[in-house]
Parts: sequence; structure tokens; C-alpha cells
Amino acid sequence: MVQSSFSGLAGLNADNLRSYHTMKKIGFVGLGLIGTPMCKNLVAAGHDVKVWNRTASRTEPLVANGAQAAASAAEAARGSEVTITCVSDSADVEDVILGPDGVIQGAASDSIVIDMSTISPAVTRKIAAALQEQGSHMIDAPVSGGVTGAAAGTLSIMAGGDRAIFDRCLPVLEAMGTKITYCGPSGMGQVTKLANQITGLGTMAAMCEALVFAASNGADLDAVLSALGGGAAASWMVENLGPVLVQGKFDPGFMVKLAHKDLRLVLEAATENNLPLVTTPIVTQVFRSAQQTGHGDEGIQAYVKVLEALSGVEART
Ligand code: NA7
Repeated sequence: MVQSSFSGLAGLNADNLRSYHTMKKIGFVGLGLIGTPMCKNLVAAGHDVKVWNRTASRTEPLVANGAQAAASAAEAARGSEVTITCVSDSADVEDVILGPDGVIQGAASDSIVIDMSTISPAVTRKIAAALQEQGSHMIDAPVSGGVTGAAAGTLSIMAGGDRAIFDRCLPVLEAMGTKITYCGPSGMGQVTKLANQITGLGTMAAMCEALVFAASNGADLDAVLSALGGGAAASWMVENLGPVLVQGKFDPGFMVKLAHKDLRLVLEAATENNLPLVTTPIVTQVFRSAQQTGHGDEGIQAYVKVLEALSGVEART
């Protein structure tokens, strides 16, 4: 169903023309661990935000910050120039965009849907095609940086879709991230994010093993992390999650179950292309073992507990 084009030009003059270009009417769907702080930053940047979440109580902090609550994803999209989705997996994004009460039912012609979840590149292209047929546009823009990066507005955002449509999204994306990369046509944001996950989650698995190894040899783990952080093994994982891990803090910045989901997406995409992968299948088992031993809702650093249970060695300061 094609809605009428967005037109909010009445009342514009030289004074408010600049803010018309930078401030947007935004719908936001999916107020989870990462979606909530991202959405808060959009409100803080002065955008006019309408929110919907399946569990309605999760909209309350946003409404307290100045957002408006919508009754459905379609309602969040109605009248919005940009609608952002940030839900769990491929089927969930299909539900909230293409489902009976989905974004597509409310999105105006020429409006933009930005999916910031991490999902399958192939499903992304399918949803983008459906939106194009309906008269709106889609950008896939998954993020990296976890809850900390989302709260600080310093996410790395990896975008796929039409370049001119991406350019129109920049004032919105800039409220949530500092590294915003245009990666190519539809699906390429997701491909880039999955490449990011191969790298980052492989590093986390290796760091957990390194810390248990060092602890089993009686090493000072603060010294180990400090040395690793200054050499060729330095990484975001070592710098940010290493200290947290050795302090025994396992609250999620990024959950084990979502890491497992992302690695599954990598393997699915590789299978579609008959691409042999060597490391990712092992790293997938790493996070599956953490999930199956009760750590699914903890942060990815909780994988160390699997190694600790196997070895009887604790990697703590
Ligand atoms: P969370 O904290 O697990 O939150 C997931 C959100 O997605 C939460 O708001 C859910 O609503 C919502 N959700 C999940 N499935 C659906 C369906 N089918 N319909 C409607 N809403 C749904 O994840 P994060 O915020 O950490 O991550 C979100 C994405 O970004 C994910 O792809 C990551 O890999 C990156 P609920 O509150 O449970 O009702």
C-alpha cells in the first residue's frame, strides 16, 4: 500500500530551513539493549522520535526523555521520514517491517527504512526489494561498539543501499555513531558487519584462551593485558573487555546468544556461496558452548567460564 509522500514544508523560512534539513521525524522500532541508547541519542540530538517496542514497558524511558509512544511498528513509521529497526534476527526484521502491522503498512512513499539489526544479507535484499516495490527505500546499517558505544554515540555504522539515499540518512546516523562507512549496495552493510564479527568474536575467543593460559602459568593478568594492548595483539576486545573479564564482570555489552546468532549468519551466507571457512565454525562452537552452559544472556567475555570449567583455572585478578 503506497502512502502519500512526506510533505512538511509549510512554515519554513530562512531561520528554520537549516534545522529542517538536519532534524527529522523518526520512527524507532526495537528498544533492546542497544536500541534503547541509540534511540536516546536521537532524541537528545533534537529529532522528533516515535517509538514502538513489542514489550510496551520498554518504551517508558524513551517517553520520559521526550519520545512519543506508537501503538505498532506501522504507527511508528506513519508520518516519519526515516524509520529505524533494531530487533534480533532475520525473521524478526521481516516481522516488524513486512508483517501485518509492520513498518511497510505505515511508511510514506520516498521515506527511508534503516535496519540497524544484524541479519542475513540475503534477507536484507529481499526486504529492500519489497520496500522498493511499495515506494520507500531501505538502508542496512548494522553497528559495532556494543552498549558502551551506543550510549556514547560512538558506534561504527556499516551501511548498504543506494548512495543518494544513504547521504539523506547521514544527519540521523551521525547522532548514533562516529565512524559511518558506506559499504556499497543493499546487503553490503550486513556483509561488512559479518566480517566484523568474524574478526571481533575470533579475537574474543582467542583472548579468553590467552588469559586462561597465562593464569595457568601464574602470570599477572593486568600485566598481560597491558602488554598485549601495546603490541601487535592490541584490539578493541583486549582494551575494552579484557579488564572487565579479569575483574569477573559478565554483564552484557553484547550478549553471547547474539554472538552465536551472528556466527550462524556468517556460516549460512558462506554456505550459500559454497565458501569454505576454517576458523568461524570453531568460533561458532565456542559461543554455542557458552550459550548451552547457561551464559546466553551474559556478555561475550563469559566464554572464559567455559574454558575455566574445562581447565579448573580461573582467569581473574
Ligand atoms: P536485545 O537486547 O535482545 O533486544 C532485541 C529487541 O528486538 C527487543 O526490543 C525485542 O523486543 C525486539 N524483538 C525481537 N524479536 C522481535 C519480533 N519478532 N517482533 C518485534 N520485536 C522483536 O538485542 P540488542 O538490542 O542487543 O540487539 C539488537 C540488534 O542489534 C541485534 O540484531 C544485534 O545483533 C544488533 P522485546 O523487548 O523482547 O519485546
